[in-house]
Amino acid sequence: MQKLLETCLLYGIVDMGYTEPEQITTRTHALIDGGVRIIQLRAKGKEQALVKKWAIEMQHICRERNAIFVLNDYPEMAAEIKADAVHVGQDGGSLADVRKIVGPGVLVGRSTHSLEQVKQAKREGADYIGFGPLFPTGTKPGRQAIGLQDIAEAQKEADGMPVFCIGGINGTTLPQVLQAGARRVVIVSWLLQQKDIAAAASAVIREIKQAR
Ligand code: TZP
Repeated sequence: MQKLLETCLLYGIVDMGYTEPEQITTRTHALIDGGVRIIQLRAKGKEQALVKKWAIEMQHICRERNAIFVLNDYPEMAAEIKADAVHVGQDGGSLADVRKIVGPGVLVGRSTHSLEQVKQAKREGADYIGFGPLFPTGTKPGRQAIGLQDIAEAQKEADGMPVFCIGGINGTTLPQVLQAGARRVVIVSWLLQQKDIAAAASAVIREIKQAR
């Protein structure tokens, strides 16, 4: 999984704030069709029994199609359903504690919002980080945007640990993000709102490759 993670340039999220339950399967397939190889289920405020059902659905698809399935927020559930990875926020406890819960072989990702948090995630041995929100975003309302100026430094501090820039990235802002040095991105709402998710994902991946 670590090897596959290193190849991932675009990270997709099936966010249940933008997705109806009956769209989970088609959207997961569409992201994979478009070349996305790491996909998270983000289901803030949803009933845990439903989250588990959706996670199992996505994990099956990802397993069949050689993509990394990431569960947001629930390490115990991630262990139970044998998710490939779990993603935790700054309030998700120490990564050592998360690893104790999920066991070896499960990737652990952490959200970071500053260079200090990047350094801390590196010290704690995160497998990858999200870095943002670069721009204000309705997907994380009320969260202060951090801008583009620290992207290059964050990647330097990460020293090989994959850094996925996140927050307000879309077809219009992507060029600036890449210009600022980003090597990998997460796109949530913009991608999910495209008519042809697979085509949009594949165009984004092409653009990132051209900038690298
Ligand atoms: N963490 C930082 S910003 C963000 C998360 C989960 C949301 C990004 O969503 P969008 O819709 O791509 O701005």
